[in-house]
Amino acid sequence: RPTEPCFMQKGSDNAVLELPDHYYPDKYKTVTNQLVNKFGADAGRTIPVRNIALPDVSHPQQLPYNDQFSLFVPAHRRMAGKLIDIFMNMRDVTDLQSVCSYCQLRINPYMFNYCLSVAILHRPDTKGLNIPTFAETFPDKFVDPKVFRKARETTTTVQKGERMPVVIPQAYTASDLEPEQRVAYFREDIGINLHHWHWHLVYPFESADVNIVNKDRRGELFYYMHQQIIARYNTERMCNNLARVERYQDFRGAISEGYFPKLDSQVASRAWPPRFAQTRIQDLDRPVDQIRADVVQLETWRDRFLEAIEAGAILLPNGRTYPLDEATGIDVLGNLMESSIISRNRSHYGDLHNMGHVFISFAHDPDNRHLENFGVMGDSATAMRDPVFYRWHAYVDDIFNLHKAKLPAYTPQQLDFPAIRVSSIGVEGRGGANTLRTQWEQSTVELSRGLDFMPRGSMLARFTHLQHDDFNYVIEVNNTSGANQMGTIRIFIAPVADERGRTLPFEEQRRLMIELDKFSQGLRPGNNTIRRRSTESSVTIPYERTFRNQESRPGDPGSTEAAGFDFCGCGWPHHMLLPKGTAQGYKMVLFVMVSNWMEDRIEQDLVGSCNDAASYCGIRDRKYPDRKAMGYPFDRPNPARALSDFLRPNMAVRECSINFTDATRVRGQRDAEDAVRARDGYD
Ligand code: CUO
Repeated sequence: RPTEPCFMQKGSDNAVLELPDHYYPDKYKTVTNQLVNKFGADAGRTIPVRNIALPDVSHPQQLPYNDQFSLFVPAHRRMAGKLIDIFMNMRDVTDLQSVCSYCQLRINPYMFNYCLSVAILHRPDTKGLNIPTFAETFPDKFVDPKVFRKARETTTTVQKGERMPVVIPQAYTASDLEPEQRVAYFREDIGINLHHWHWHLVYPFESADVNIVNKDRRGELFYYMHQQIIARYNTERMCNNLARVERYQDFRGAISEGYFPKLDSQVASRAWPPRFAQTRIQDLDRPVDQIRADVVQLETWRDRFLEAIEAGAILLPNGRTYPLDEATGIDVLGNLMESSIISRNRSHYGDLHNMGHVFISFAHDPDNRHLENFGVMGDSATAMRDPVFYRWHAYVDDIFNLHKAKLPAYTPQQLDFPAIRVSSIGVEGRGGANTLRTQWEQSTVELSRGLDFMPRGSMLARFTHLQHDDFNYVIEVNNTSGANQMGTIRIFIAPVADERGRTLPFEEQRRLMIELDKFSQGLRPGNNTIRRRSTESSVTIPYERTFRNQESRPGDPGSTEAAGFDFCGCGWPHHMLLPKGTAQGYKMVLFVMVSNWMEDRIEQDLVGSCNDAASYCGIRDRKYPDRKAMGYPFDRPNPARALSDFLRPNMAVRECSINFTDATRVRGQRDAEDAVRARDGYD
């Protein structure tokens, strides 16, 4: 098993490829000896490459080497599907490396990276293989390009080991004249964008191998993960004195928000195009991207969704209908909406969500007259930076919610856990009882792999992000059944009041419920006090997994952790677990429910799987680990007027506040303080 994947040429100083001559693209053939001499001299390791029967890569090669690559553009998606299949069909890892070395200088690097990542994630013989995080490979998709100029200066003038991190400024994409800028720290967070990229990597839309696409409850997870993004973003907005996001529903109207990404593509040597305020989407005619589509097409698809939801059934290609029922309706709709190759009727319901991304991302140059590429909405690694992402997904979520509103409300039987009473929930942490604390934090990310000017050694960038103090949930549960029971503990948090300060009615509040954690728990007869650490969340992955900074890179040569580390980069970044709150203390309600695990459980073996962020990402190669609908018990409307009317004996709530301090800590300091707290306890 190789210890280094085939990403390594850029900036790598410890590997060399010994290639058969015909593996080199024509332009390098005359200089192969020089290349081997130049890079071979200080190579620490040789990667074996077999002289295999090379596959036909002419289809994926149609995307020019220096272009942008978008999963949402159908032609790109098809090319990627082809390349994924080539990588998946290689007999063994050495053949895979061999074909990679053949492809690497011929195939668009973004597409290459995406397809190889999908293959590594899905091939049985590459599970557990450690690959660099995307933010390291392509940092140009995440940070201000000025950083690269500074990094270039630093790497050429300062010896490795003596370099100070380059500082990535905070909030650099707009001034405070733009109200949307108040939530830029969320939209432009590196961890959030990495999570979104990873999510779409775990759930690809297209492949000849349907098993790669057809994962358990994939359509439902598409709905739920994006619904949670909207709930989180809306709460974040309210913490910043902004109203909830307005859905983008009038495809003929202007998009009031502009966005100027200030990102450069190092591969394409171009700046990412902006979108001016008040831009409208227009009919697209871009032969270069093989796209010809009219706005009316989006409207037709949309109307067909609304008809199907109204009828409670979708139309199948054979003219029959298929019901949108309680158990699977949302999954069917999710697959139609996204849409992927497992859509049950792509010719009728089309490609609504993906093409929404495409129309918006080409709004500045719909017919390619300015030879401009797509904007950030066209790429899953950058889409969440743009305010319009949330407007589009709020709209998509509203369509899903129309379906949820057709389902009967949960009955008491579907909510209760007889003989189990939850008497209270609270949090304990540094801020005292039921007070959560947030502030800024500075962390570092490694840039050296992604810089195309071959620096030797580490080059760190320092950036600022939101962070919270760790805390514990304390839940009191009384089990009067006289026997041991097993419960599923479901913890959510939501705002108490809307943007105008009015108490949120249940119907609005349920859609703002943010899942914080979900876990199973044994309950002895009598009183049980459950203490659960915030860091154990089933929604998040730890900081180290998101960024894998220098100090903690499992899988490096010599690391003993390599075997235990897995390619599990999907997961909400832990530093964004909580909304920012406010300086005065933002009031939220913490909710807990204990449901009967015997009814929720999925029997499966979880050994060796990535399952610590299962709520938003599922578990690789396994079923979604909860039989209930995603978002339960808040996924459906209920006649309750207020949350208090909705409560059952197996639920409890607690008002708490999130207090934000406008100060910045450095990550190392925080770790030291946390260690002291872990030793001394919170009290
Ligand atoms: Cu994740 Cu629209 O699906 O970006």
